[in-house]
Amino acid sequence: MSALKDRLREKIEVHRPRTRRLIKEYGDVKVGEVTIAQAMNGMRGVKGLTTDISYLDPFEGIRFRGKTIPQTMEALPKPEGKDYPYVEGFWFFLLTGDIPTQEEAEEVVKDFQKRRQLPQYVIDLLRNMPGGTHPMAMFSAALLSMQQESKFAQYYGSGKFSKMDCWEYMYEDATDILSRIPSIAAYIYRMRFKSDMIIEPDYSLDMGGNFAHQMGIDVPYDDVARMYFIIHSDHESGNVSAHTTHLVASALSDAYYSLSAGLNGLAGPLHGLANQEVLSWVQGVKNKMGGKVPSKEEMKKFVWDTLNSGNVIPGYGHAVLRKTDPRYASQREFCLKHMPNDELFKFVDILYQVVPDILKEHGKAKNPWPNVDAQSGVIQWFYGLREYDFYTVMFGVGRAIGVLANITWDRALGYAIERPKSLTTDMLEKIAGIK
Ligand code: HAX
Repeated sequence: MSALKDRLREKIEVHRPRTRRLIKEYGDVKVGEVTIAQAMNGMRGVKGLTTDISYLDPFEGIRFRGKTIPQTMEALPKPEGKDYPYVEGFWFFLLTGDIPTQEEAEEVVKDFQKRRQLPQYVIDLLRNMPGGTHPMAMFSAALLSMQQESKFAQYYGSGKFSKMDCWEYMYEDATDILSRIPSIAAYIYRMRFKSDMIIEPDYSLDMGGNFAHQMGIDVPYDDVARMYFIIHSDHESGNVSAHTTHLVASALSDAYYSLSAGLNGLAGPLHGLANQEVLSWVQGVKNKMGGKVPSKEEMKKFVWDTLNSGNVIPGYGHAVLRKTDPRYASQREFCLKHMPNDELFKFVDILYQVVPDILKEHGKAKNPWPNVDAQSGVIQWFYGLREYDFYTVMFGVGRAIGVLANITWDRALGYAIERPKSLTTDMLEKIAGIK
């Protein structure tokens, strides 16, 4: 038994009576009301989910287990000589709410190393997919192909399934998946974009270090990977990828089915794919400018042309946030330190100076400020990763950390199968008093 699993068990035992009490004794207390617009328009703002892993304040941004991004980065143990924490220690933190010691974080690193090896059939499957397959489809399919490994599904089929213990099997599946998906991502990248010159895993490295190694990119890309995976991990549980993963797991589907479904949602251009869209949009501007960095006035024209042609400005706006995304801010800080003179960073910086005012004048977007996706591709580009079709896969590796922590807790607390109620348009017209 690992120290992490022991700690998690203690936390779960302390938490369970709180959940039981709220449901049993206070289950009828109202937490809000639902309007017609909410019922018809994406349930925006409906308070219908519970998670303790992260909380998204519209003006402050994300807090992981109560800590802001800078506080999280500061508090967690780091590999020697590195600026960013072990992703494995962050996993410990998201699961338990406790900052691990250096030794505890390194024990998780060792556990991940032991589980890292991929079944050969995953590599064969990836190799046999048609050349035009999007890297996100490859990623989701590779994960789904490993469903047969699920310890949760085996436990369910064993005839001994207990709702009290099933979190342990979800935890095991989650840990297996997290240990393996950075390698899957790197295999996809090298197969698709580096003439299939794959690089075998290094079983002595931590998650960020091994990802950089298998991608074939030198330091400080290992720190870029650690930062990237951590900031993309969780954003409350109502966003498309987190909610989908939670929803599918609520049917007692295992982590392979659930995360694969969540990744399919992340692949949408209004969600995770926006980081690819940002780069593609900026490249379009760059081509039209013949490579020259546009002036503010020229950039304003590109932004208005995009809006006037009925398209959104990728990387701007958010369903919940109402200020600059702190995940954007933390990546901007990285850029200012490591690549202040990078040409693409200059493009993105000019965008930051012009887009919010234009979106305010345009008058539609409730949040004119940039989100995480406006900045992340620039860093990848700087370190030589120019194939922006691949960016959402890395987002998916990060997102897996948050959603897998969530579904482990979902099973520990016995959250029910999801089943909101639908109404017909007729019924809503009657409720509105127009019929
Ligand atoms: N550019 C132009 N118009 C925008 C806009 C943007 N960046 N953001 C919102 N709007 C428009 C909406 O399309 C909507 O228009 P209609 O009334 O004509 O439908 C209107 O403003 C109101 O939208 P909203 O309430 O402010 O935003 P939503 O909650 O409906 O949508 C989105 C939130 C993130 C999907 C939206 O802001 C958007 O499309 N942004 C661009 C794509 C993007 O960056 N997505 C990534 C978001 C972060 C994330 O999930 N990452 O994974």
